Amino acid sequence: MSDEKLYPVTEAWKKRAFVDRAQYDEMYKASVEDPDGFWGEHGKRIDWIKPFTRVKNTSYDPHNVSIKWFEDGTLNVCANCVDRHLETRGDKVAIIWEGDDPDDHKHITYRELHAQVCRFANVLKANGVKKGDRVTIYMPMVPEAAYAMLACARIGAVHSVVFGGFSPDSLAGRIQDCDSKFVVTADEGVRGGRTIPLKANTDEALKKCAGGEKVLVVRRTGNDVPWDPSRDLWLHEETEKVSDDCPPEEMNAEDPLFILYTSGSTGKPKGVMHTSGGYLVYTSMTHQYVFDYHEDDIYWCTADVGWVTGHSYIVYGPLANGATTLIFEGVPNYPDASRFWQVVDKHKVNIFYTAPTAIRALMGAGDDYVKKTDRSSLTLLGTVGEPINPEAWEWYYHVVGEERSPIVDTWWQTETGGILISPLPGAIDQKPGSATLPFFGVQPALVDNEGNEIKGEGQGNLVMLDSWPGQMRTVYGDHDRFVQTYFSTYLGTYFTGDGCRRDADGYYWITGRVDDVINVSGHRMGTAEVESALVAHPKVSEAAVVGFPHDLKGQGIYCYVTLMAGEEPDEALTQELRQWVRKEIGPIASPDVIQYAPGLPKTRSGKIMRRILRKIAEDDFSNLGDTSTLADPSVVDNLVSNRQGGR
Ligand code: 6R9
Repeated sequence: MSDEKLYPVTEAWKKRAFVDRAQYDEMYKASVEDPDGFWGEHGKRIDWIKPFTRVKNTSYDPHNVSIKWFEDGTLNVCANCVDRHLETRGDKVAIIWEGDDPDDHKHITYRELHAQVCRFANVLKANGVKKGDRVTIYMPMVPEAAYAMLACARIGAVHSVVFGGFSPDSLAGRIQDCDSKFVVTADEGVRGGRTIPLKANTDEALKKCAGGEKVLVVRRTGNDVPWDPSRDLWLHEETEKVSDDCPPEEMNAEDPLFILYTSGSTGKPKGVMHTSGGYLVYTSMTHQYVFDYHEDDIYWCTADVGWVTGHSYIVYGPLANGATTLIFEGVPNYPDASRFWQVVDKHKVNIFYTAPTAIRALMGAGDDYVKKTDRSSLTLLGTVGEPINPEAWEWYYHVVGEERSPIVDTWWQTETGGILISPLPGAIDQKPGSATLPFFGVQPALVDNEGNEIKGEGQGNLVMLDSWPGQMRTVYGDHDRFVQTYFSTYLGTYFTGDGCRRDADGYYWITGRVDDVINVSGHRMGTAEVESALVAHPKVSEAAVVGFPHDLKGQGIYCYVTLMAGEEPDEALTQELRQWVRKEIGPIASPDVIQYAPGLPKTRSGKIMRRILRKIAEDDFSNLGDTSTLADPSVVDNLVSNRQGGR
């Protein structure tokens, strides 16, 4: 295990950061001993119309799950992200937009953002959208996506952003579930040199569901798109009809801000609902402390606004802090695998936040793509979305960051609203592959399958003992499902669905979703652990590991392995990889089956669809489920026809 590897906070970072270790310890202690005092103070970091007098009012009792923060305060989230910066930062760049085409970019100042958002909000109002109405946003990564979200927040409408890579069916389900009458989309999206027919997809979705009475369309490519004049509106025409004066609506702290659908292990996607006050306090505070964001830093999160990371750490957190946030329309490997680093150089990005899957892909493409760029502006790197294997961490740290930039490995979920476990760069020594320690106010615990708490070193199910302001409040329209999913497994706690290990230093190591844990001869093993070992092999670019029924061991270990470009699979390599994993983890982890896979089934957000891999490993092709949300559904056929029968 790589627990031993430690990268201490550098002297320079201790000096530059908002908090050092002693301050972290002190603030953490205060935050859990006196949540009302702590959050009462930090709640003031945003502007309130009517200040709150109550801070925390939360219950995890399954008979009465109720989560309220700052409940008698009123505010407007959009005013916090835009208007309040006008006096001091009016001419500061709020959004840098980098197009898919490397020659395409624009800068939007806070003053321009204000005008754009006000007009957008007035267009919504003029077309009948009122406080509390749900608005579905199905957009490419263009500034108008952020305008649309902020415009909703301004008038008190609840947005539901649906990732632009989702199919018409998925879009229809999400429009229907929250009964949204208004859809915002674009004629087409552009990614990696290709266009995505968003308007046509929207038309198709609306044939399949009720709702969507009006469709507001942003002109992105200008290509011809189908048009229904009784329903469709061009944004550029509508904005000409309205003024840029739109007073922000006074909202209660617990009024809904947005719904975001996320798939669970069973059933249809859940509409995760977040509210206004606590969410904004939490996202702005984590954005400041975790990324150690200082005024004038250029900040880039490569996520899509269709995911929670885009909500919290492209739009709300950074803009509440008056930051310059970069919105990137493209993909990491277009025109080639240098793109991220070219964008970093072009806009002098200081803080860079991406996902392990992107890091591994770029690592597989080779160091030259990185080394031919400058990257000297970078001061901090971040990752999110899945456990980062130490191999990828080291590459990110040494090759991309040239050992100057700490890496914040941020663990959190759509449900948590913001980052819960992460190093603070000036305070917490890093261990590659560990999300390290909890943020202020966050109380993780490990429990065994019977719900007994595991103290000290150990491994178990990750739960949270108490609430934090950014926590989701309910599943939209289905509070029972909220209670059932998160509060009924380990009573009195919020169950994350993740497995986790805590080491002797109290560091947390996420082992993956609990349903991805394999039980081999009675030994529990995180699939992430085996994957991490495999990808540490120089010939392996990516690996996914699942359990499959095994006569002797209960479950065996089935490994899907993608090799580095130019490597050829053969029996000798298979043996070598088996030995390698035995050596890295122990004989218990020895793979039973290794199947070479040119590609793995991934969602468009880059998460490996283990459900499908498990089915194939189980030799059960009859029920592969819905593969339509995969980035490339054809990889499944290849996996099926090359399944290995080994035992
Ligand atoms: C923000 C986001 C949540 C799940 C979560 C966990 C995995 C996210 C991670 C991580 C290990 C990290 N996850 N960050 N695992 N280390 N730094 O990704 O939200 O899409 O809801 O996914 O992702 O399994 O439970 P979401």
